[in-house]
Amino acid sequence: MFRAKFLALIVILSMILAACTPAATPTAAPTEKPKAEPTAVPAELPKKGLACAPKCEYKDLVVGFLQTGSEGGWRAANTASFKETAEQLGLTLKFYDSQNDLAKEVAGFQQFIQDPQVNVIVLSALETTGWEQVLKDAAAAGKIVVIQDRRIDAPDTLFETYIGADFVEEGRKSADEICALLKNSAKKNVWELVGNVGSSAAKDRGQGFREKMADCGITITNSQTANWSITEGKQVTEAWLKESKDVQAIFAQNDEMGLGAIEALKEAGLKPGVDVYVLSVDATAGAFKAMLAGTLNVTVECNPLLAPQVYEAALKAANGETLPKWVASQEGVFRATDPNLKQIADGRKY
Ligand code: GYE
Repeated sequence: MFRAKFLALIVILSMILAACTPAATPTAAPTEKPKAEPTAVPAELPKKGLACAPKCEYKDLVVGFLQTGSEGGWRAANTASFKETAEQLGLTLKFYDSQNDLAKEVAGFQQFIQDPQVNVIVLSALETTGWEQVLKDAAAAGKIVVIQDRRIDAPDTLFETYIGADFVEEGRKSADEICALLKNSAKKNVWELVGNVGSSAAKDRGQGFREKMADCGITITNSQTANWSITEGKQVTEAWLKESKDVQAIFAQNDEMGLGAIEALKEAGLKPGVDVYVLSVDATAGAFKAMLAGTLNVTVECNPLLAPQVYEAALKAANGETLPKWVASQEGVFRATDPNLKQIADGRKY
């Protein structure tokens, strides 16, 4: 009798214990593949840098550079900076032209992640969004990532640093300069030619201009993208002029769109730079030529010669150094009224 009761107790106790013990995680049967886990976001990028750290040299770097395209003078100077500086420093550059197509640029990024030779990826982003997954994949693959030219909206733990202009400040400078041009003008209607609307350069220049335009009573009466191009800058301005000629200044977010607007003003019988002031951004050779001809009043500089800073940052990161998350390029403002304008123009690289 006692034995039966004892056995029953053992059975009951073992049932109670089984109910409290968590089920062991089923290990995948050898024939089943474990489900692929999404790439984890590293809390911080690996600080160790590349395998050659802390003695990496430029010759150890194989840089995959994702360029936006070849839309104008600024871009040509930026590309030349990367190609010429790579040769001077002795690093290997793999150049990818995204042809101003975001899908192509993302595909190029993935290509560099898969490329076993590439240990550094440099991105000049066509748009601010859509980069998190490729950045996570690049980090997981141990690639150094440096953002140049245009900032992106992504956690800054996913890239080493951003080297590029303060576009908001360029917008503020543009408004201040147009305020100065219009100081004796009773009316202050301004037309804005916008770059690629998804790009940080377009978003931020527009933001900065709007922060300061109220200082002198500017009103933006027309604003439209002309996608950084001379042709579209002319077409958009022509369409506006057909509607009205009540404009006192044009804010073109880059030189090419400003040059297009100048053509449209001339064909409408107006004197650009005199009847209608024109300001653009970049300070490329075309802008200096137009200022010397008196058709452009101001160009706000945006430095395209970023490769030396970018490669230096990449080498530091390769050697495991922690970098500031943004290195802003230093820039000025050039005016048609500058007495030394010809000498300045002759001394510039682009
Ligand atoms: O202003 C424009 C080019 O990202 C700063 O892109 C660059 C801009 C520049 O298309 O000319």
